[in-house]
Amino acid sequence: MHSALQPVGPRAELIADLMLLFFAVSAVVYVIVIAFLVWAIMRARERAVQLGPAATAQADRKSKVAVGVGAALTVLTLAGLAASDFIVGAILRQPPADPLRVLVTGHQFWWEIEYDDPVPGNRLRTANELHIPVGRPVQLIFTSRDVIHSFWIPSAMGKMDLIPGRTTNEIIQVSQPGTFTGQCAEFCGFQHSKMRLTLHARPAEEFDAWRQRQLAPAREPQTQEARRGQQVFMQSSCILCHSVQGTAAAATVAPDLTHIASRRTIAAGSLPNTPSALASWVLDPQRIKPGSRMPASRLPPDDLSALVAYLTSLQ
Ligand code: HEC
Ligand SMILES: [Cu+2]
Repeated sequence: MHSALQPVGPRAELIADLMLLFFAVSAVVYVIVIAFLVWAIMRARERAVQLGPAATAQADRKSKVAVGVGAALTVLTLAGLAASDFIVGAILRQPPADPLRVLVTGHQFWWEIEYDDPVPGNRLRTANELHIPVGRPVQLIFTSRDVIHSFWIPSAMGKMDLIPGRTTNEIIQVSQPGTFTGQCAEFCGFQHSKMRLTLHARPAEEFDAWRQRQLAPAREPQTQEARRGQQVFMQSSCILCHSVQGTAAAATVAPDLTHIASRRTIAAGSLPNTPSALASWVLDPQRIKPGSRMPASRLPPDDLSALVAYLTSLQ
């Protein structure tokens, strides 16, 4: 599903190459050092008895030269590694020509994803799923609402911190279609490990189609039960935190639910997006993710199943 050793884009490849370079150089240095150590121990045993004072002075000079050469080689090697690190950093910081801009906000314990657009009506909010077109560079602009999080999609990019009150940014570019997983990589509270996300890289047309579908307001409920579920939703606490575009629910402190049924998982990868999982989540999120910012809703069974019918209709 994800591995920093199997990069899926030019930028991630560069990071993987840098890592392999550091590993290879360190391995060679390690082998040389150990070889010299073994050689020195064996030689010292042999020569300890034989040496007179004149020979010792000569050996001293020789070892000074050896230490000097060793130190110089060490400095050169480290300088070479540092230079390669700076070069890769400089290449990665080069801003691409026409990136797609996506704002990523960290929350305890989910990711808010917003596609930037000069036209306010074309801005799109979703959660825990990052969809991008294959081949196009995407500029991710990070911030956090609460504590420091770290955004990490091992196959596609290195880690990047999300810091409250500040923005950081990183370019991501994926050259093959696929679904890759990511994870918050900084301890941000008890449910830190259940703060996952998925990256969906799709050909440009598929991405555009997805974006159009997501921009549409929520579908009107089609069945009697879903209609009742909508009423339950609108009359419960849900609308204090969630929004459903096209309805009166417009709160922004929790994931946007306009197209919740189109997502594969809920609660940042904690559960599959199935009716039964939705029901147990709404009933008692604290059992699934203790410490998450959604309270339990003690709904009667009828209301709960109607509510779930409504949520699953939000394609
Ligand atoms: C106090 C604010 C609050 C209230 C009230 C609330 N929620 Fe939530 N809800 C959240 C937060 C925060 C999350 C994200 C939790 C996480 O993943 O850690 C969430 C997640 C969800 C999710 C999963 C969304 C996703 O994309 O993963 C669903 C579905 C959901 N809530 C439905 C409801 C329903 C239905 C109600 C009303 C019965 C409700 N919520 C009431 C704050 C709230
Ligand atoms: Cu986090």
